[in-house]
Amino acid sequence: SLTLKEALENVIPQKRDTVKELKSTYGGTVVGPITISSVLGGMRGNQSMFWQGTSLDPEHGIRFQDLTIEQCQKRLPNTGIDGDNFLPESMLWLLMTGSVPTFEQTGSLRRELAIRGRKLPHYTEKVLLSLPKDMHPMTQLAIGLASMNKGSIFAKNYQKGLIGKNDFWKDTLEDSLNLIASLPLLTGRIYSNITNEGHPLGEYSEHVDWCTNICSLLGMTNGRSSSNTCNLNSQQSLDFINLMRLYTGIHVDHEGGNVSAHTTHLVGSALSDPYLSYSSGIMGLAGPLHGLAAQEVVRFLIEMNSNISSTEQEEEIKNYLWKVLNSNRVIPGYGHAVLRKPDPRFTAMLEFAQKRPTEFKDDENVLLMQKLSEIAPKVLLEHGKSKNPFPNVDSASGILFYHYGIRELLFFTVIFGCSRAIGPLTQLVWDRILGLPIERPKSLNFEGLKALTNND
Ligand code: CMX
Repeated sequence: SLTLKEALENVIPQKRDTVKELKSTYGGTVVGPITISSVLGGMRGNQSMFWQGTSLDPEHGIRFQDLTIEQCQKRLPNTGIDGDNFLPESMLWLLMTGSVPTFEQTGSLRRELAIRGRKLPHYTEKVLLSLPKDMHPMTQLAIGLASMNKGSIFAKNYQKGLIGKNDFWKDTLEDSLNLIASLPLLTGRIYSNITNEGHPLGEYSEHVDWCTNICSLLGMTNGRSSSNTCNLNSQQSLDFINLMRLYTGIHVDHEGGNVSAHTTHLVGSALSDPYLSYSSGIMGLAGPLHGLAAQEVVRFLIEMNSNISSTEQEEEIKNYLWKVLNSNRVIPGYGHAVLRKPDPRFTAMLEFAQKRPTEFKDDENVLLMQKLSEIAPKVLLEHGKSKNPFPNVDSASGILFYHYGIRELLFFTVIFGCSRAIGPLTQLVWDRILGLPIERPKSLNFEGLKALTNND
């Protein structure tokens, strides 16, 4: 059975031909107008990026190489490991090659990543251990990733002039796989920094999947010896691993224009190696309007619960929401820059909770999350500003992690960062395969914009 690299090699010639033809025959085709509103409005609606792995439909949401979340859940293998969700390893294969991997291919990629990720470079360990324990976990992640640039195969060979442009992708792939593989240990190290004075909370194993390692290193699986126990029984530990597989499987990518993906792509376009590129993406993911929203939602739900008499009190919930909106704050976890329907990733997370009614029946925060998804859209519609009044994925994800005992809110985005590596780094490999150039859009000043209005 083919390795990921071999499978990728098989599809490269045809894709390179397609790009050649698009450029030579259709290079002058107009993609769409760019309005002043778009220039001054976060480039909304401006179709100006190439991105292969995922696409976002305003009505139907995310598609992974044209497969919906539901189809991915049916078709992507989980290699027979306990659980009801596909492995993110199989999603990595799908995004990279465009094909659903076989059972064996998923298994071999799982093993390959587990072996690549068994050790962090000693200098990265040293840097992370030296950081203040109360430093923002995303800053720790960005620093850890940036420090790994010291071992970048791409950067080293590029500097030595050892590789031709056509082969840049090979070292980019090596670095990207090493980076993705290192995320369980990096994440575990950061979590132990912020919760356990830097002492490990669990063990890494070369024999389990990427998510089981993440969960183990967070101290969330059985048999751990840490002082920071969270008392999950074996069923809850297994559920938590499945939550991690679901979460990291569907957060991998959300087309190219979102801040973390776009940043990774932009920085990578300067031929910065994958470590530097993704470290920059992580900085963007840390923003409250992007990856940090899950944390805001948890705060919001806890605060709302302390202000209402019960999650059944619809009027009280409505009044609370109006108070928030009238004080010019946003309702976290609602709205989206592109989507115009409920986020199917939210639906998948909600289903995770609905499948386990006994587990969540007494969790007021999870109950409020569910109730809010019925009430908030009505209030936002009446408010009339948000183009999308529906829940986005952040509505549900943080509060589920919180339920199982991850209480350090700033840390949620690190888990998001594990997942998001998969999409943008896949695209970075493809950027190198297709020889995409450095990004350099033209900017306009007031005079430039005014000059355009004179032509109207
Ligand atoms: N609550 C209140 N007002 C909202 C709102 C919300 N949840 N979502 C949008 N609005 C407001 C906007 O602030 C904007 O108001 P102004 O015109 O006064 O600036 C107006 O509605 C129009 O905004 P929009 O075009 O519908 O949304 P944007 O593309 O500008 O922003 C987003 C999208 C996600 C930043 C916004 O909906 C928001 O702030 N939501 C809350 C934060 C959140 O949940 N972020 C997670 C995003 C998920 C992801 O990154 O994948």
